[in-house]
Amino acid sequence: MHKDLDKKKCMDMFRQLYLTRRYSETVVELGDKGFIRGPLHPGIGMEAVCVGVLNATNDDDYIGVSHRGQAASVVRNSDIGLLFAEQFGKKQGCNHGKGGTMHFNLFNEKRFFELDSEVAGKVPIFTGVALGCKIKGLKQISVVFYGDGAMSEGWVHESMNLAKTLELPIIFVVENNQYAVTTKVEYSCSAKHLSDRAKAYGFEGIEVDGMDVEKIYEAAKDSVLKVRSGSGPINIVANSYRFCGHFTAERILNLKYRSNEEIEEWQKRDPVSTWPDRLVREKICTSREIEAIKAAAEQELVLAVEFAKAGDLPEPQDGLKDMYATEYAGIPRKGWF
Ligand SMILES: Cc1ncc(C[n+]2csc(CCOP(=O)(O)OP(=O)(O)O)c2C)c(N)n1
Ligand SMILES: [Mg+2]
Repeated sequence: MHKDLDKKKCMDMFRQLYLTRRYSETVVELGDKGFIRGPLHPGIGMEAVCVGVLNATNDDDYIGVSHRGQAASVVRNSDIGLLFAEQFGKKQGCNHGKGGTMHFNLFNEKRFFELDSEVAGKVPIFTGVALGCKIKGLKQISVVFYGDGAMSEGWVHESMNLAKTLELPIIFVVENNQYAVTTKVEYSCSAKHLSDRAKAYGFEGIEVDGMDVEKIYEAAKDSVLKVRSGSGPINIVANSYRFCGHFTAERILNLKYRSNEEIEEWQKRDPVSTWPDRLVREKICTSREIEAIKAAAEQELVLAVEFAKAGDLPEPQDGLKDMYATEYAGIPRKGWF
């Protein structure tokens, strides 16, 4: 076991893996029951990537997570009730019900943007954040997560090139779940190893087992140390898998783009079960302690869902709050409602 991973940290990482998994499953159930509208993009199966990387960062580092990055909220100890309330579109949500299922963030309090529907859109933004850290001489670094499909977007390449040219303090984390919707990574990407792309821009690219939270932590810890010391960007490619469909609507579309055998093979390496099994096997904790973490997480979820259900929908005029602009040329603002 990595030397930093003492019992408390190991168990905390299990709590984060389990709570994220159950949070995502609960969101899907609530969507099916009509409490949450719109398609949902859970990261079921991919939790270890975000958990491993974020545990290696400091709380004040800047994090941009992908549309499957639900684990980031849990690792940064966000109130899950605020997240459910946001998904329900309630005023009490972390973005006052205006972000909904696909656009919420906790940038001010937790220093991360979560869930954003624009594939790869956060990559140039967080390259800019890294540039800001460098110009201001801050010790914080920027970490941005994106998918294997996003990796072929043009602005990712512009960002990687700029990050190396200016030696920016940024870690590019590719959550390679093998597919972009239904397109297999081998079909969309010319490089055999996605990490070769970083090498083409002159910086280090690392491939890591995205189902093994310890290995991800280890790669991230080394990378964070190097990047914080000013040695320029690093790319971590975490090879992982989503057990669920691309989005919840996939179940009715009945798409056949991968076999059940392939899904089952990856499920054998599910971090939500292999990690606690290892902790018990290596006598780091007991199965009773694991069960206690699960029970506490279930309780937290029940309270969070109750909070969201009891919340209120925003008023129409709330739509004009929290805007950057207060005047709209040519639009009679007062006449809207
Ligand atoms: C700029 C942009 N292009 C296309 C889409 C539609 N879209 C949403 S998710 C997705 C697939 C992204 O694949 P990947 O980057 O591998 O992330 P994953 O969904 O697998 O986590 C696409 C094409 C979008 N939301 N934004
Ligand atoms: Mg993908």
